[in-house]
Amino acid sequence: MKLETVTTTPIEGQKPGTSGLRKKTRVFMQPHYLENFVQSVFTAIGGVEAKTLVVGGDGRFFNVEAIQTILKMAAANGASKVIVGQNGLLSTPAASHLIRKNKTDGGLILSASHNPGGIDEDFGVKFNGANGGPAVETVTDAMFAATQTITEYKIMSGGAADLGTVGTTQLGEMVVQVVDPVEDYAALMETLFDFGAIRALFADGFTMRFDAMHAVTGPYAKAILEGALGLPEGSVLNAVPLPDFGGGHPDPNPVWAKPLMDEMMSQDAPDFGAASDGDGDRNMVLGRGIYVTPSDSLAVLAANAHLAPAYASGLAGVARSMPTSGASDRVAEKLGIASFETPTGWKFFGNLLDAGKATLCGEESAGTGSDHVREKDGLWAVLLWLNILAVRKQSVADIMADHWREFGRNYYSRYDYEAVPADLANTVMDNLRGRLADLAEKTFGDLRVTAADEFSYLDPVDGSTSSGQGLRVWFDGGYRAVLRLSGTGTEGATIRIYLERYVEFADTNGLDAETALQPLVAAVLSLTDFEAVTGRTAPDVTT
Ligand code: VG1
Ligand code: CO
Repeated sequence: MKLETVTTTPIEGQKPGTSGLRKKTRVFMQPHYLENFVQSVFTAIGGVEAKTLVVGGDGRFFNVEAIQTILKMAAANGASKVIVGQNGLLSTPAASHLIRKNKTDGGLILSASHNPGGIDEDFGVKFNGANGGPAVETVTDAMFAATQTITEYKIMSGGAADLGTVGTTQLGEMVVQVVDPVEDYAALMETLFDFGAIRALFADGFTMRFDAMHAVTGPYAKAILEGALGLPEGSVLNAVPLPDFGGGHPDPNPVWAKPLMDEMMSQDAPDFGAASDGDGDRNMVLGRGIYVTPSDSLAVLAANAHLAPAYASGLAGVARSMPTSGASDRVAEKLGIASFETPTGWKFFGNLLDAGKATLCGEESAGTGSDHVREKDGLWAVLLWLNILAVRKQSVADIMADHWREFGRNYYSRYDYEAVPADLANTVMDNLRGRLADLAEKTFGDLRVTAADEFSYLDPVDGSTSSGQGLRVWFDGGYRAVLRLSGTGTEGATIRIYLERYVEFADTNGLDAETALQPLVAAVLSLTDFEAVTGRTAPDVTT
């Protein structure tokens, strides 16, 4: 093997978004594309000389090829060791845990999360720091700056690491340690939850389906749910990770996990249903005949976390992303603990978790997590739910009804308009931004605006500010709408409209979400002149 220094020139558009750099797979496969970005990551963190990294991905098309390139570049740049998941697999939360457990200098995670995989689909790379969490904005800004001035990268030519066998090998001077992707993560879960209680629940005939969606969580769910916890074999569906996720979107929501959704809404549905995404950091939670919105899930977990051993002494605080409903704020208020509202993206929770200000965090996009790692964690959320169900011995529907009775209900939905031409999406946002100051007291549809602004976040830990994080409009009657553009799409722009309505003392026999939110949908579409500007008459995905 020989160290090569390759001359290159900057490639446009390598700006990390909400969660790393995401592009079409063919874009990543272009000569120098991945290499330029990886070298720029190394530059942004002050080089990798004598450092240790974790590398792994969700198994999608190009995963192993990209890992081999990264290993050769880490070796050429003087890294002392890289810990890799066997066959290149690591879920995002498992990678976060390995970074923390082994006190490494960070890690590279290869995933485009819930986006489909394949040569004509999506690929992504993100860097997590030594705390195990996604690189903060100052670091991602430094990465982007480095991509704009790069002139060369270093790589070892020839050779490849054996990723199929657990154990230690060398790549040049660098140690490559291939680890079982599940083992350490499963051990961590066992320290957090009452596995005995969950095992007893399953032994008692409590039934469950877990849809791994042919993504990375399959082996984890098999080992933990069917292995350690004794859930009958076959309860974990689509458990083998595939490079194209079986042709689907590994996105755990009622649209993309429809077969599971249908089963849970059927006559003889199991007691509990769950799914996770491409890289295992998202989760969907269902009970027999009921879908739990991610915002409600965060609130229920916050209200009941003390029933699990890891959180028995209570929570320091609860953090949610701004578009997430206010349901968890009400729980925090009642518990007398702090609540935080951050911009979209897990990178904003890291400081709060590191400082011990928040214990649980969550996003409306199906991400929940805690201070056990620095990422959202799909299987963790499912296990916390199971621990709560094992203690409360109630159905999911009854737990939700109790919760809404106690705290009121935040009806919630998100409309996604995908692949909108960027100029049209910007027109929607610019027009609304321009009118924010004059909206108060005006009526749209049947609703009167009470306030409107653009969200800006002041990080209470490091004092940094992140502006331009979404447009918010509040209306009389407990309604709130948020508009923002996605930072993870790979085609045109995705406009997200987040819809929320708070109702006191609602119960499961009350309104359905669609009816409850209808006046808000009408108001927002009229306020933004949405159909005329975008030509779109219906969202592509409603969750
Ligand atoms: C989306 C979600 C956001 C999430 C991000 C990464 O971002 O809305 O809540 O943190 O994806 O999730 P955006 O910018 O498209 O709205 V994942 O599971 O990629 O790691
Ligand atoms: Co994900």
